[in-house]
Amino acid sequence: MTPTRIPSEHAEPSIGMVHLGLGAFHRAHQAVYLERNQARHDGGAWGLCSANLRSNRRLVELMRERGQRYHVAEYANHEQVMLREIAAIREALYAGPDGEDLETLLTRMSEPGVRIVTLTVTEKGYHLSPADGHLITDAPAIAHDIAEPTAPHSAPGMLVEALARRHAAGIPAFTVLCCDNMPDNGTRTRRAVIDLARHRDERLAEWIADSVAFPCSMVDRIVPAMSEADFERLAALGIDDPTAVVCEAFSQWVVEDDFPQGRPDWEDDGVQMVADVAPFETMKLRMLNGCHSLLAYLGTLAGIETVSDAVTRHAFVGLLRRYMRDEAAPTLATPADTDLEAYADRLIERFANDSLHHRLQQIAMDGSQKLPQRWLSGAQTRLDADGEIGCTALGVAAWIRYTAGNDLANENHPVDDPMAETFAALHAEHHEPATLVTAFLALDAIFPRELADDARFSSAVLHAYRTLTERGITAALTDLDAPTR
Ligand code: CS2
Repeated sequence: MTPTRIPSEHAEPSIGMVHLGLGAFHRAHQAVYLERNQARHDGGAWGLCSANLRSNRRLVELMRERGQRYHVAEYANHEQVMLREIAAIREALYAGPDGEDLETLLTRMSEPGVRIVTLTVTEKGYHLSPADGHLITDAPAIAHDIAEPTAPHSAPGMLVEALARRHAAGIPAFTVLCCDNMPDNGTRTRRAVIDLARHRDERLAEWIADSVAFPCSMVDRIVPAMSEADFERLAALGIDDPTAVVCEAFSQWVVEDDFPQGRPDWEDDGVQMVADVAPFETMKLRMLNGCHSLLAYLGTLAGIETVSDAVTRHAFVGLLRRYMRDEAAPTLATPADTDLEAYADRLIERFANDSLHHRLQQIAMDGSQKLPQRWLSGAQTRLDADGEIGCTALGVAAWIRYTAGNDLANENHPVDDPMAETFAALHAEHHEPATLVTAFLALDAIFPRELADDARFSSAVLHAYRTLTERGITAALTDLDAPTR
């Protein structure tokens, strides 16, 4: 299929925004919106300086070698592709543990021309308790940043140090825009930054509380990790670019309009600027990400590799539809003009995109950080209304089984999660389903007490766990229809 090509031809923008977390998602989402903005303004004031904090130094080197020009291949179904060249990133930095580029990054963040700092550092990059959002002060990176605040390791530590420098120099604060998949992500980021600043200087913490805006945002685009096969596909289209990214054609960005120091005229680039992001964020987390996690754990246990493979199976699509209809949708304050049924149909279509090889293992990682907002807050709302939670309970059961590190046919998989050691210890200690499930639900970093103590929830998870492990996935799915539930 012949690709449509959109070259980048604008002048160099000046740097107006710093981004922490130069991963594939940033390059395929925010940078694409900025590229449109820069094309309209022939450069302008909102060029990006984007940094990797802890990982992937090689990518930064490769980006620099190419003057930060790279390609985004946006795939619709059946290999229809649009190839965009992106030159929105003016500078790429690696502020890794050895301190390389850290000073440049902090200097950049302290410049008066930088008015926004954005983040995609994944849920765990904030070092907040997944269950209640408090700062984990004994997490190694945070403990380090409390002891040595001027050479920070964590994203919150970098924000605090840069804000301290601005405060000392009388430069107005930047606005902090979190672009990670967390509920109330701006509020959570604010809490991390202010809590950390308080360990350093109460007056600085107060200044941040009074003068820094932390708008919330909802980000949406499926961006699988690049594989060798993806690079080969691009090479066949004449794109020899080790920094290229592949993603779906769909993209959405909803941002709370609270930028006291100014912002790009994003609304003309397709960004939805709104007063309240929460309805969009909750809908996306519970519907899209909730479905993703169901597929990730159940699919991996069944030996399935990708999202699009999983949704070729009727039983999985049935599960997703049921979960969305009975367990997610009834908990949502739907954004104006949103038809939830159409939204659900669109999600199934997006999951079925056969041009993407979105690995279930990628989604399965960091479950401890993802479960609360994807499943657990919705389950609590459903239980409060005496509603259905069977699909969610099956998801939790599948996640517990997944954390054992092998599937139902005993094929091993890595368990990539900050709490992986805790999970391994629980599996080593408990061999009876009842004690194992109880021990997992007692992990209060993940499960709020009220939910874990609700017998309707715990017995549904235990029942699903038994069915899954004793009779298999098909039985567990069929069991959802059983009259007792
Ligand atoms: C996925 C998300 O890896 C995951 O956990 O559920 O990255 C998902 O693809 C994006 O949120 C889509 O916007």
